[in-house]
Amino acid sequence: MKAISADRKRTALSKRVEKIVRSTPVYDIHTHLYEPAFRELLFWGIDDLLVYHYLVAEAYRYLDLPHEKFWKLSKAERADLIWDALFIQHSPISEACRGVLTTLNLLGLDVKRRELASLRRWFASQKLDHHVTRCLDLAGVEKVCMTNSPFDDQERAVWERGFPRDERFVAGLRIDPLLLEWTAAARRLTEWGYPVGLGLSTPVIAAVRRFLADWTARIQPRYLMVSLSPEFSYPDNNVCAELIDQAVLPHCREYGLPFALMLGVKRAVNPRLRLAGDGVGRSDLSALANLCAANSENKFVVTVLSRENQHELCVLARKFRNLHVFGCWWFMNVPHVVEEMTRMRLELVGLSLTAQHSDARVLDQLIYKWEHFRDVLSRVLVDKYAELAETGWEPATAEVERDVRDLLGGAFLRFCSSR
Ligand code: FIX
Ligand code: ZN
Repeated sequence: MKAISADRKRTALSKRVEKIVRSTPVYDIHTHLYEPAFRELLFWGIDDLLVYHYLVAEAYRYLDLPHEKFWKLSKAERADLIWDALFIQHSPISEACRGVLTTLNLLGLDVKRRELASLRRWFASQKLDHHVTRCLDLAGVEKVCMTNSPFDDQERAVWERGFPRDERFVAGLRIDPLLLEWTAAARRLTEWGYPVGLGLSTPVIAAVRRFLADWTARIQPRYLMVSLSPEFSYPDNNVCAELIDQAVLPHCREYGLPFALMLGVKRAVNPRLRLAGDGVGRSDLSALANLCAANSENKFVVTVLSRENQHELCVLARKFRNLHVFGCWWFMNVPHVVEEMTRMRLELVGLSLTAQHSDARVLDQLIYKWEHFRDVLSRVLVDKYAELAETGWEPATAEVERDVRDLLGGAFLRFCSSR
C-alpha cells in the first residue's frame, strides 16, 4: 500500500516537472544562428541539417572519398552522401543523427519512408520568416544569442548597411581573431581606421578599445566571447593574455558586459575536415581561477569542452561569484554526458547556472537540441525534487517553475545585471 502511494506520488511529480520543463521558454545563450536579415548566413532546411559538421565528422568514418573531392561537391551532393552513409547504410543512432530525425518528426514530416527527395520538397515550399517562427515555437525558445564577428566580411557588410533588428535575436560579439590571430587582426583594424602596429603600445590599446566600443555600439552585444585552446594560460606575457588584460576586460567593465570563454578546443586537428576537424583537450583551469581572482569587477561566463574539466569548473563556480557556468558544449552534448554534467552541476553549484545552450548552426536544430535537453533535465530534476520530498520538503509548483526558468536563462540574465 505504502509502495503504491509512493509510486503515485513519483508519477505525479514527474508529470508536474515535465510539464514545467516543457513549457518554460528558453533564452539560448550561444548559437551560430543569424536573424533573418542576414539572409544566406542563416542556414536552414534538410540539406543544411545533413551537412552539419557534426555529421560530416561521423560520415567520414564510412566515406571513402578524398576530402578535397568531398568539398568540391555541391551542398546537395554532400548531403546525399551523408544521408546514404549515416541514415541508409547504418542506423542513425548517434546524437547528431537522432537530432535530424527528432527535428523532422516534430516538424510533422514522415521519417519512416527514408525519402530524402520528399523532405527536400517540403523544405523548398517553406517561407523563411514563417519557418523561423515555427522553429522557435517548436523549440520553446524566446531569445537566440548569435555569434557575431566583425572579422567576417559577409556579416560585417550587413551590420554596416544596417537593418531593423528582430528582437528575438541578441548579438554576441565574437573576438577570436583579435585575440588569437593578432598579426592578421592588426592589419584589418588598420584598414578599418583603427591604426595599430604589432606591439601593444598605449595608442594601439586605445585603438583596440575604440574598435570594441564602436562594435558594441553597433551590435549591442549581450557579451564578448572567445573560444580558447587547452593551452590558454593567464596571466601570461603573450598577445592574447595582454589584450585580455589591457583591452577586453577594461572594455567589459566600462560597458558592464560579461566576457564569455569557451575553453578546450583544439582547432584543426584534422584540417582536411574543415569545421569538422576540430578536437578537444583538457584545459589548465588555473588560468580561469587566476582570471576570476584577479578581475573581481569582471564577469565570466564559461563552458569547457573536456569532460575531465567539468568537475573542476563546478568547484571554481563555488569559489568565484563572478563566474557563471553554462552549457554542455559540442562533444559534451550527448545525452549520457549531459545527464552526468547536469546532475553534478546541480549537486555542486545549485541553480545559479545556465544548464544548456544549443550551439545550433542550422535553425531547425533548435528543435532537437532543446527537445533532447528538456528530456534529460526533466529526468534529473524529478530525481532531485523526489530526494527533497523524502525529507518532507515538497516542492511547490511555483518553486519548480522558478528553478527551471533560472536554469534555462533566468540565472544568466540575473548574472548579467548583477553588480
Ligand atoms: O567556438 C564555437 O563557438 C564552437 O561552438 C564552434 O566552433 C563549433 O564549430 C561548434 O559548432 C560546436 O558546436
Ligand atoms: Zn559555438
